[in-house]
Amino acid sequence: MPDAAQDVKVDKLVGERDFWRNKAEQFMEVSRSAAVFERSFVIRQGSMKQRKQYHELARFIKSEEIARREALGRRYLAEKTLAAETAEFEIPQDIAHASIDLSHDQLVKDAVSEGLRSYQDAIASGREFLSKDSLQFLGSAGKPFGADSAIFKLATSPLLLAPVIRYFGMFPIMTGFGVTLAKNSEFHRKSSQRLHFDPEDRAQLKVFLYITDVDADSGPFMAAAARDCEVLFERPDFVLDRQEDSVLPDGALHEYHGPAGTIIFTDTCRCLHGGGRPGERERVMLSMEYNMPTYLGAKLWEGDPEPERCRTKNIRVDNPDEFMEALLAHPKAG
Ligand SMILES: O=C(O)CCC(=O)C(=O)O
Ligand SMILES: [Fe+2]
Repeated sequence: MPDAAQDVKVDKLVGERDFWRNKAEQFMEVSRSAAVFERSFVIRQGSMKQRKQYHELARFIKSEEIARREALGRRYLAEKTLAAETAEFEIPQDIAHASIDLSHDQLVKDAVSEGLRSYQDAIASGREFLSKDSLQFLGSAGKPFGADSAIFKLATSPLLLAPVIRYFGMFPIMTGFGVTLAKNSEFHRKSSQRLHFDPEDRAQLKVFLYITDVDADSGPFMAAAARDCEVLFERPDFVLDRQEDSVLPDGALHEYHGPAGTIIFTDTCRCLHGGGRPGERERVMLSMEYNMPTYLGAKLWEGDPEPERCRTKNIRVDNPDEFMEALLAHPKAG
């Protein structure tokens, strides 16, 4: 075998590698601290500093819309007949996740039956569903769950909206909902099985409804208190990568176990969360998503060239009242 080693100047190569690595790191530092208004960039790879800047700017630009939604929220709570179970239910701001067993409530029972049917139909049809690593998407807003579905009725009911309005201090936008199936058979390192923050805003609420009974062996949803996660945000270069469980203090991760009909409110932007990890049984869960107008799916200003992300666009409601219009926030035509 010819001896090729003498042609390779390892020291020189290592020197060059280190030189370019340093350059790349300097560049990343500069680009990460630059202000960005490109929503698709911020949502995918914005640093914590950029996210803070973006959402502060969005709060400023949208101050009128926010004031309108604050007033609408107050009126909703005063005018609507609230459901006894959640009329006083608070999601504590410092913890930012909380659950309630609503398995006896008729709206919830109907949504559970509908979700379960979509699961049984999925099995019977043998169809392949859209999937993202650990989750399969069995159905979503308008596909097939329209305005007359039990799931839509639940997602737009005072039962869920009252705690959401109180948490945000304003009337929300419902940005989507869907039924997921977690097979809980494999572990995917880049999936929502590992702990993560969602990227859409500095705060948002996902309301999860267990459609099957969930225990330690059926991939429970897990979340940590917002106050135990804040420390990660203090680094301006923090990016929203998947985290190891060990970043949290011992015992900080709460596993939600409960019967079908259990509702879990979670601020998935402030709380590290995950679920659907390998276990003995599958899990079917409905996720309903609520945002403030500052979220990264909405245009930042009128002429913002990036399209709005409107995952409720297939839902048509006849004669919506002002609350329903605000909830769906469908972009105006033209
Ligand atoms: O499937 C789970 O338990 C986690 C889902 C999740 O991370 C999310 O919906 O944001
Ligand atoms: Fe998530």
